[in-house]
Amino acid sequence: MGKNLVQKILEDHLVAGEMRPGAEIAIAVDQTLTQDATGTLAYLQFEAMGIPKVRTKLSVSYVDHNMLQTGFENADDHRFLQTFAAKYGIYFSRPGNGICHQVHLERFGIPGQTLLGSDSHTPTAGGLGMIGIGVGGLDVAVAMAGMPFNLTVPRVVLVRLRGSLGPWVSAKDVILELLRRLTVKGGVGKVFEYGGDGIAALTVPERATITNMGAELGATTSIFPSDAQTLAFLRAQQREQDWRPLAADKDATYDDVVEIDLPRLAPLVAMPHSPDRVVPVGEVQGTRIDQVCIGSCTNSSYRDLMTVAAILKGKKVHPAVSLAISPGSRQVLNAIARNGALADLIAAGARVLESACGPCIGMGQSPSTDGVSLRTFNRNFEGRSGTPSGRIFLVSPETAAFSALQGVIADPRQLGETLEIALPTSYPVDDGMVIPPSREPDSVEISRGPNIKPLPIASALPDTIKAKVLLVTGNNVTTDHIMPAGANILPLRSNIPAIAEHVFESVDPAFVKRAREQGGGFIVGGENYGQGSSREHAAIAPRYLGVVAVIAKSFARIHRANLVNFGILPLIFDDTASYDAIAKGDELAIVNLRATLPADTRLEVRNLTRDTTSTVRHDLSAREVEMALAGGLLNCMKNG
Ligand code: MIC
Ligand code: SF4
Repeated sequence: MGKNLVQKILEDHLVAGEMRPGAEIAIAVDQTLTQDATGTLAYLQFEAMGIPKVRTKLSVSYVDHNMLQTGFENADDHRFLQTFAAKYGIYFSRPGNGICHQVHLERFGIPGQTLLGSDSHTPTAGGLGMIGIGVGGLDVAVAMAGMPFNLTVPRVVLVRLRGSLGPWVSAKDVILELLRRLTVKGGVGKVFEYGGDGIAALTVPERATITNMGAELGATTSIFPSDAQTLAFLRAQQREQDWRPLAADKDATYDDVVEIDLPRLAPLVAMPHSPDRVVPVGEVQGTRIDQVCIGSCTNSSYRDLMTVAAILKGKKVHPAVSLAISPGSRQVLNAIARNGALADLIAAGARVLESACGPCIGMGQSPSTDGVSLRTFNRNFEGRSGTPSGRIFLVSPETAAFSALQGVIADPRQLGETLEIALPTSYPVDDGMVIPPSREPDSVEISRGPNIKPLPIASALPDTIKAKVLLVTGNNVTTDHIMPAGANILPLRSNIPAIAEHVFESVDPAFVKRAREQGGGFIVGGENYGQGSSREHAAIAPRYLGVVAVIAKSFARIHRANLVNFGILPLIFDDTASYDAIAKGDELAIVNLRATLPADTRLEVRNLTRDTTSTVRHDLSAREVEMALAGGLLNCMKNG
């Protein structure tokens, strides 16, 4: 029987387990990436393993998130990361070199290899035919130590693209269409493999826009075949030698198929506050806007910025609109500087920012009170922009640029004639901002600022948990709700005691005080609990406050893994009635945990306040049970 591309690459990397959907397998990891906001913890964890040098084929440490240096903290972290990389065999991409996913695509990604990254948008590399998976920092640390990565065999969905996109409709609209159809939890447990006659015309940067935002579907990853487009991209990056052709067999089978007719797609927009609240731009056109932001790892390639420059050329941004543009990489910025497009952006009135995540993670450019901001990014969760009342709409670069001129949300198809952006046959390659590991690692001193605090180690789970429910949440709670980011909180990423003060801040400002007073407790959640980012701080900080279990209707993949890695039990409600029967403040008890958890997938939860009992289940593998009981993976490793 023929194989699909995902099966082929996973089988190529299989270390243990059986390739059966739902089973746990272990795969070899070729490459890792970290970014600064998750990297400091990942490296502290790697350091604790006592291994002198990374054991991957390639590991890269990027600095792109914590770029506003409003105090010593971020700059200190950058120094730590740079010295750490030099000592342990890791390439260091300096601040200013660009957003990790964009730079990795340009300079490091290799078709057919596996990449583990401590950032949820690591699947961007799928645009090059790689299996890129977003995980918590600890999983990256383990991979850098040369150990395989454990994952549940995903179901593989073929996304068949037919025909070609119409004028002013672009890759962003393809992934918005999938989000419209499948929602933010439609991809959990799945990998999306793209095929059909419509893929041939899509360039690698366009493919990367689609695989990048597959993260918002909750998918494990997304991937395109490696073909002539891939070769053209790698050749233009002077990396032709890294290319190899990769495709599914002709008679490959899939667990599901989704078909998209590209010519029928219209420009789409995701409305506040979720990437799946997608409607055609036409439905909201005329909405007044205050800000337009172009950039992020989704839409900041050469292709995207050239499109924007062509739309803005010779015109002025609407007087009511602030237009901010952050190029995805120094290479992109350099290319548009050399060909004059940057001058067109500046002349049009754009506020050109450095090559970094910037406004996407609330590092500056927060909109005004009740401000409407149109962004080419991938997430529009409430408050993520830094302005609690901000209303963020997600669109393509075409829609963003045209709307910036109009002052209202506008359909770019009104621009008429189509636009052809020719991609360069040679990009301005310059790896001068990537520092290779030191040749004399023993002489490298690791620099640690006062904000870098040792990682608190959790204790083993008790046999009986008796504690109160600290919070009951609804569906689709994001890690931005659990552990907010933004310019004020991100500098505390290396300091768990300090960052823990902000847990659930926007949801319930009294949460931390309550958790402290009660010595911890349970969290009760709805569907898709913990969707969004890979930040393991959303598990470590609640654990530090004494949270021992989260009982939810379902979990997002990365957050579930992070909970187990740091000793919080993810338990699942069997029915909605059990969820409804628990309120904040109820006292719950689970007894005999140590005996029950390994033996049974069902557990009884006594509600002592209401004198009721409900059954919950877990889907932990034997390995995960051991980890959870020990109080996390680090304890488990120490116990041997
Ligand atoms: C995000 O887009 O939310 C982030 C910031 O890139 C996160 C990582 C983090 O929280 O540091 C992600 O996507 O994993
Ligand atoms: Fe950075 Fe935004 Fe991409 Fe996250 S989603 S890596 S914050 S650009």
